[in-house]
Amino acid sequence: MRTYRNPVIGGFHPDPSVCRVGEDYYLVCSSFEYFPGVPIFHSRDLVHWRQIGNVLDRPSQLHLPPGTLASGGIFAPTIRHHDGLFYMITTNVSDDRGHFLVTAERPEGPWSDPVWIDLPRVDPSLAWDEEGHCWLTTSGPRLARIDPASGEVLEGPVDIWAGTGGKYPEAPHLFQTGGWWYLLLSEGGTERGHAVSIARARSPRGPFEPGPVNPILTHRGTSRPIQSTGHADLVCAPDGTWWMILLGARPRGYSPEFQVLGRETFLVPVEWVDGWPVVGPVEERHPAPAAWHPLPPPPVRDDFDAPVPAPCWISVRCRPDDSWSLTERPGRLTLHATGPTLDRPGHTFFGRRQQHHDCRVSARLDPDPGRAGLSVRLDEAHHYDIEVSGGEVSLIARIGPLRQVVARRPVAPGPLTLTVHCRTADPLPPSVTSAAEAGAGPVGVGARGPDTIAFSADGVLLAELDGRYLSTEVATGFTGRVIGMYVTEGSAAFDWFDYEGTDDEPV
Ligand code: 6LW
Repeated sequence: MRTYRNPVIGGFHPDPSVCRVGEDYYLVCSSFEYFPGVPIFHSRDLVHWRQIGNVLDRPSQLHLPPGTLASGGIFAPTIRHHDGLFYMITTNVSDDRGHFLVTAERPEGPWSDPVWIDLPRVDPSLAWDEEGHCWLTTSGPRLARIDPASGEVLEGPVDIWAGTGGKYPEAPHLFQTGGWWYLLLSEGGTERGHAVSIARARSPRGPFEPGPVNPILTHRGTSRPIQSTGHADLVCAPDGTWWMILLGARPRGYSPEFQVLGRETFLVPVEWVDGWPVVGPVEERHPAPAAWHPLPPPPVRDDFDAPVPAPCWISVRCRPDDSWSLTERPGRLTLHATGPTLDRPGHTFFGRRQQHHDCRVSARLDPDPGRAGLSVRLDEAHHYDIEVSGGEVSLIARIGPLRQVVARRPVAPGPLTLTVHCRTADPLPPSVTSAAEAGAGPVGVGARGPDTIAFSADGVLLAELDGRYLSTEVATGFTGRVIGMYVTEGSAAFDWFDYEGTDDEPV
């Protein structure tokens, strides 16, 4: 039997939302303080996803002021298709105008400028009834009727079913099927207590009756390798099968576990029993959907030969036009400094999400004669940087309030290849029932180095650091690791950038 591998989109891709148009699926995720925002993916089978763009790709759609905190900005989006138009609705929590929606005829864009909806809370979602009414739900959860063309609130907001008592009832989505309106809801918080619950009513206004078994999905308190499962969306395939797309995390180590890739996107089949969805647990492998459309593996190297940056590239808060160029030196990405340090917003950075526990990243650069390098970042206060300047290559570690140059050595003038190799130890085998039983070498603080990040220049190792300081447990926040090129003084030209994930089994 054919199976597929979870996660279906690895790395920092949380709060997924999905819709289907014919045989095509589209999926969006949160993007927080990064620009462009809201990555959008396409698939024909729910398993193989290709990023086709970013919904918010210009300042008129996405303004993240310099004061935008890490993990501020763009929270959970919802994507829907109605009456020939795609809708993406989300919240910019660093802007006080509330939620906004944008529309497009084609999912690749262009997407419209925002229509603002002056309602509080987060996690907006949209659903339409037979009369053409547009229903907006937010965390709480709350229900309002809106005019999606103007953003005007026409009815409500009113509180609706708030789940089974878990904290943060959020990520509500309404679905109409079999004569019922189902309200899918996440509760328990986005960490290890995360859960998905369900209720239904004859009308979106309620009253909602909880399902016979709630939550319908949670991994809390289990030793399953996939944790924090929640923030779910549902989709029905052309063959009538139902699927849930949701976020989860893959913690490693023990006491406490730690996660470096952030919250990722998972897929799990759904059965309907007596009019209620039954789902989970989320396994690393499930039987595949009927449709199967594999994609070629993504290229390891970006040669910077294309006229526009590939959609995977993200910058922090903004990407001023005069801070980068693909044409100044053809075949190279030229970056110009906009700020003197990675420790504060305002710097020039082009990065991509770390999507594998084991990956190798390299870039060839000519610092020319600025200060430039490669950074592995969680936020301004948690990053490791290998950088070239003034005839030296150095490795800088910023962990909370501490900043230290941990290694340096001279280098010859001219282009240089910088390499970052991230390795996270495998999770404990499922047979292990306690940390002491792990048997994976000596137990005790510092006894194992389950996460390492090695930095080299022109193939010569500069130093290897403990990667756990660049984890959600240390840095906190909603994102995951991003690895990228930066310039903090002068300019630098990057000839190519390689990203190779090496811990993946075949899909
Ligand atoms: C999001 C909330 C959540 O708004 O985390 O997991 C928040 N769920 O629904 C940020 O991603």
